[in-house]
Amino acid sequence: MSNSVEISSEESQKWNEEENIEEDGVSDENVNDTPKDKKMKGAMASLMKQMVSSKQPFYKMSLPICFSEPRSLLEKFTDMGKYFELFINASQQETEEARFLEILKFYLSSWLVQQDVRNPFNPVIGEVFSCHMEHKDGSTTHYHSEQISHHPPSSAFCYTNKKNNAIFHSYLQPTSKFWGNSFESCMDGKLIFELPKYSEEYLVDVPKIAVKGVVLGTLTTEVSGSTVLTCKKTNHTAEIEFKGKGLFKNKNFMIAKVRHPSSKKSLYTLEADWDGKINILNSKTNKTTTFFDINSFKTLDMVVPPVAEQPENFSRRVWGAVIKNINADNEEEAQAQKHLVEEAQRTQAKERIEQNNLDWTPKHFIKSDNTYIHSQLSNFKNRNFITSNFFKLLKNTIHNIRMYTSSLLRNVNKTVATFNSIRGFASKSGEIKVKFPRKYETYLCDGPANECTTTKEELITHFTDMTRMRRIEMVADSLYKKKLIRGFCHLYNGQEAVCTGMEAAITKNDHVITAYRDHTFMLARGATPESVLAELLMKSTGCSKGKGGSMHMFTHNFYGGNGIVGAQCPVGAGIAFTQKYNNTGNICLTYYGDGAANQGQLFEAFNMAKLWDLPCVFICENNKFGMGTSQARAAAGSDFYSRAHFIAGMKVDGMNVLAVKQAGKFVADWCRSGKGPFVLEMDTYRYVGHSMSDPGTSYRTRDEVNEVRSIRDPIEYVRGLLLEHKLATEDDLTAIEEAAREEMDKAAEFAINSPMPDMRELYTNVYKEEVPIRAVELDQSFRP
Ligand SMILES: Cc1ncc(C[n+]2csc(CCOP(=O)(O)OP(=O)(O)O)c2C)c(N)n1
Ligand SMILES: [Mg+2]
Repeated sequence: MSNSVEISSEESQKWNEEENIEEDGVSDENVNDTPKDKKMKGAMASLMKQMVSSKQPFYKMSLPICFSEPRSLLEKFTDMGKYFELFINASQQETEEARFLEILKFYLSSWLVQQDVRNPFNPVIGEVFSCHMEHKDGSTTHYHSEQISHHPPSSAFCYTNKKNNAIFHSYLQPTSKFWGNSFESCMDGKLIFELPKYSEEYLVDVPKIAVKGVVLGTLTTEVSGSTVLTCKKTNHTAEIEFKGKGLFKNKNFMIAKVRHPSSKKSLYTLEADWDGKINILNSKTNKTTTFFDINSFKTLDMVVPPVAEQPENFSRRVWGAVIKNINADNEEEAQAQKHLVEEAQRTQAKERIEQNNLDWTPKHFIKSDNTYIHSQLSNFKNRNFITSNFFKLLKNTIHNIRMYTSSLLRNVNKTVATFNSIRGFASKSGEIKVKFPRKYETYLCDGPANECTTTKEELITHFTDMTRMRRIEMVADSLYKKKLIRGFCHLYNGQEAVCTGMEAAITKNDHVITAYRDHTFMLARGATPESVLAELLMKSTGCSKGKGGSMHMFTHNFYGGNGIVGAQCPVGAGIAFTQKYNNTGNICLTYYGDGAANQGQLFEAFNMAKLWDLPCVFICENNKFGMGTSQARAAAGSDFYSRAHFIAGMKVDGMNVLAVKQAGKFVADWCRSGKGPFVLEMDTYRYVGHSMSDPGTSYRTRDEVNEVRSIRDPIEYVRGLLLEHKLATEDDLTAIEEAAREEMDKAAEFAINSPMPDMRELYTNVYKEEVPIRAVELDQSFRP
């Protein structure tokens, strides 16, 4: 469990009244208490008293040092690997069911042992811990872990055994709650067991651990909560329930049911209480046998690198003085040393903010969707085909193109081959052919092919452009939360492929107009991030001299930046009219949202654009929501691409930059050849809330957002192609991400340090020619 504990002072007041702590702070005596237990309870009771009298919330109080287990949480995670030998057994089983049962055994084994009642230290950001184990078969398992963030605390760890092709990893966010007489520790995140050789991935949660009797009664731990172990490939599941000590049981116990869709009844029932033995009932034979006996199993030693080889940020070095003093029973000194470590972390965090170093980048783990995976996993044999992304992508593809049967999921070789054919293959010339997972849907036209040829250069350019866009929005988000950006601010996260792919299909002489979600369009059109961020910060160096803000950005052949929903559509038609009138050969891309698609003025613009065959591409970015209203609740029909009746249209996978670009080329040619306007519907998704005041989770579930992120993320799609075809390495792509981060951080610094506009700017850019300000006497008016 972690040290961050939540409780309000009201809760504790109530608890204090109910439990009636004695004046000296020491409560009820329990005959079973060891002197150490008594000390812990006494310290806890004093803390509670102090908290009530000072009216401080509990989380602001530091837990007494006697509650600290002398090791960091990163080291404590090694408890989950103590029985790794079982995982190796799993990798050597021939049948799917046998592998599943062994993995279940490995998982359960970690919780069958009595847990320490004390808290490990909350690792400091950047802290690492590693070790290894030698196995009977001569193989080695390596364990690596790293603290990814401090607020909220989150840690990543990874066990790998190359010889047996076995991986166990996780990215966890621990939280603790205090319930008066007990602490409860929860870990958000999944434990992931991978057997790449079989393309199998197993997911499960961490049970809750409660330390009871922290003030009254006996100090014990309880494991509780229910979870399901799932193998996505074979569809085996185990519904597991951990039950703490009830009224009539004085032991933790666990019950699990193993199921498979091929059978209505459960295949096995497992039961254990905390004497370390698990029994298994086979439903077919109705026989119960011992599944696992912890007492007859020898765990392996974890070999920690010698002190001389431990880097400065290694857990045992970071916490060295604290550990030493706890072990020597020098509590006061231990507490003081712990305070020093925590204070150093706070100071560093402050410095990072001051230096505008907005995010922390882990050294050994890479962000992948919503999780962090160890950088070495990308080189792991056969692993390319096993990530959850792959299965989700595959499932999605099956659903959408209805080409594959469900048996595909059970046949690894076939699956790999299919995956290759979906994602493309490299030709000798270095070009790769990519088949699009989602087909174009067309209206009054044939549309382009559902595949394209691309190159390393093109993919790297798309990757770079989209990464820069994602990063500038992250920086905007952070600046907003620091109250440096005020007013409206709409972010584009998730939709990057639309703006990037379309820009790649046109020239800088063409024209673009959009709504208020416009920051990334500025980058696409060639504006500097400085001019965008400075505008967001209302600075004179901004693209609109700080007078427009988020919704009013302009650059060469880019007309904003429009806050009135749909208003840019007739203006876009007007810009296209100018092109036709002046015979420039250029076109205008007019973007709007699925919400704006129901606006009357759009249909007026459609009518005139077709009447005069204007070179206007109307692009509906269907991100599924208009503020908090889903497209399905706002639109009578969802066919935005065929809405213009007399104008040809096409629906495009807006998360696939290659499909967008190909569609963009097709429609640009269409418009330039004089065929008139075209309507594109981009099937895309907004990851963040509508604007900064919307958390974006009340009208859709987090799962929905996570699902899209993990299956269809536009940047991950390009990353996948580059890595799969060996056109780039993880390091190359990390370097691009680093460069984007640096560029945007520098731009933020520039914006922060820029001056505000001069007051006289209030009177400029209002009229084309300088005229007196209305309602003010000429001689009294302020003139620049
Ligand atoms: C004419 C008008 N009506 C209402 C609003 C308030 N409003 C701002 S954004 C928005 C939703 C538009 O959704 P959509 O067109 O799908 O664009 P998205 O935000 O999804 O990019 C609404 C209703 C407005 N700005 N203008
Ligand atoms: Mg929308």
